[in-house]
Amino acid sequence: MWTKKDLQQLIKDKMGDYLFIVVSNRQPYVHVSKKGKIECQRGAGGVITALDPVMQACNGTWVAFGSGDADRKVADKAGRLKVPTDNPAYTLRRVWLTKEEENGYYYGYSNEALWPLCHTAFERPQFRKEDWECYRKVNEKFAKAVIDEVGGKKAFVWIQDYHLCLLPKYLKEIAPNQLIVAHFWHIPWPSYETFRICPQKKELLDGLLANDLLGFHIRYHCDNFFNVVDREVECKIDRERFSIVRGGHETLVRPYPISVDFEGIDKMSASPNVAKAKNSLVEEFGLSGTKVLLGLDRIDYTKGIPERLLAIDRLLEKHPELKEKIVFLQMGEISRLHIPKYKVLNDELNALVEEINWKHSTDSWKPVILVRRHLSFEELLAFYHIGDVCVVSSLHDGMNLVAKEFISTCSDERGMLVLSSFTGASRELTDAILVNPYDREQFSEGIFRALTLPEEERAKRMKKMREVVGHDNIYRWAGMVLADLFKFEFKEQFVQNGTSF
Ligand code: GDG
Repeated sequence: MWTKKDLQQLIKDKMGDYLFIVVSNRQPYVHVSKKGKIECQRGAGGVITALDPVMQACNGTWVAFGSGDADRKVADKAGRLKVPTDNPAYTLRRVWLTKEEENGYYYGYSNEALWPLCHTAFERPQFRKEDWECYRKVNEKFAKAVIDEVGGKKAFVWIQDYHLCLLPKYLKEIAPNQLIVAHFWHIPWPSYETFRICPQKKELLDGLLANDLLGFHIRYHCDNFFNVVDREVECKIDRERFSIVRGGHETLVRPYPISVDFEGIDKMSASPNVAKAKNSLVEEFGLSGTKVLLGLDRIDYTKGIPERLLAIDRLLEKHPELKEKIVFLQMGEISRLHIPKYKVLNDELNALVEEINWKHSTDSWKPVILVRRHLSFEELLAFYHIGDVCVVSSLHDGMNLVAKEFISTCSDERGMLVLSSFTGASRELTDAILVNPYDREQFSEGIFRALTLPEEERAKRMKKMREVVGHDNIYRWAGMVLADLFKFEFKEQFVQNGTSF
C-alpha cells in the first residue's frame, strides 16, 4: 500500500534539484473576510482533496487563481504565501484575474463550453468568441506566473484540468528546454462525435499535445482522446505504447485512476470530533431510528440529483412499507450559480423535493431532506457515518471521490454504495450496487436492494471495496503519475554561435 512516506521518498530520490510546480484553477486555500476578520478556508472539490496532501508531502509551489476577497491581504506583492497557515509546508502563488476574465474564462469557456462538451449529460455547450478570447488570455497569464516561479531553473510542472488546455503549449514555447510538463484531465474525454462540434478543437488539441504526459482517469477516456487526435491531427499514434508523436514531440497518454487518502479518512472518521458532529447532526435533522439514504454532491447537473429524487419517489410508490422507516438526505454545496443552467437546476430540485414530500409524507415524517451548505471536513465524515446507503448517481463523472470517501469511512463494513455505471469509479468498485440513473425502475430497485441486502453480503462487498480503495489510494495515484513524469529527461541545451537549440 502506498503511503505519504513512500511518496516523499520517491520525490527525494527522483526529483533532485528540480522544482516541482502544480497549476490549477482552484486554489487549495482561500482567504475570506468574515465579520471584520480574515478566515482561511480549505477549498472543496476533488482536485484539492486529492492534491493538498501530495503537496504537503513534497514542499512544492502551487499556482492558482486567487479567488478569495481577502487573498491579496495575506499574500506578498507577487501573490505568494506559505500554506497551510497553521503548518506551512508549501508555497501558494496566486494569479489575479479581473471580473471580466473570471466570467469569460471560468464561467464561460471552461464551464459553459468545455464542461458540457466533455460530460454526456445532454446539456448543449455554449461557445462564445469573447469567452474563448478570455480563456486564451488567462492561460497566458498562468504561463507567465509559472515561468516567474521557475526563474532560470529546471522544473517538473503538473497542470490540473480543463481550465488550462493551452498552458502546456505556452510554457513549452517560452521555456522549451527547462520544463517537463504533465497534465491531468479530471473529467471525462468525449467521443469524436461529440468533440468535433467544438469550434476551437484544433487549438485545444494543439495545447494538450505540447504536454510530455497526459493523464485521464480510465482507459476509456484515453481511447476517446486517441480517436479524436487520430481524426483531427497529423501525427503518429502508437496505442501499444500509449504515445502520440507530432512534429517530433512525443506525448504519452496514460490512465491514472484518482483516489482518496484512505488511511487518513479512516483514522479521522474514528475521532471523537466526528462522533460529536454525528450526534449533533442526527439531532438537528431528526434522524435517530431511521435508515438514512445519503446523497452528497456539489450541486451540478452532471451528478444526477433529480434522477436520484425520482428514484426515491418510485421506491416509495413501489414499497410504501418503507414510509417512516427511511429518510433520503441530500447534502449539497451550491456551485457555479452564475451559470443559468445551475440556477434552473436548483429551482428544479426545490420543486421536486416539495412534490415528493407532499406526495409521500405522513403527519410525523417527510421522506426527503435537502440541505445546501458547505460542510467542514469533520461534518462531511459525520454525514458519511450517518448514511446507511450512499447514493452516487452521476450521469457522467470522470471518477467521483464521494463514492471512495464513503467507503473509506465504513470501517464497520455496514454501509452500502449505490453507484452509477457512468462514473470512472464504477470500473474499480464493482462490488457496489451499480445502476443506470436514467432507468428509474432499475435505479429504484438498486436502492431497495442496497437497503435489504443481508448483513454478511453487505460486509463481504464493503470489505472488498475497502481493499480496493485502501490499495489504490491517493498516494498511489500521485506516485504513479510522478514516477512516469520523473522518467522524462530534460533536453540538453546546445549553444552554437549564440543560437540555442
Ligand atoms: C472532479 C471530477 C473527479 C463536496 N461538498 C463538500 C465537500 N465536497 C467534496 C467531496 C469530494 C469532492 O468535494 C467532490 O469530488 P467529486 O469527485 O465527487 O466531484 P468533482 O468536484 O466534480 O470533481 C470528478 C474529481 O474531479 C477528481 O479528479 O473525481 O469526476 O468531476 O471530495 O468530499 N467538501 C467539504 N465540504 C462540502 O460541503 N469540505
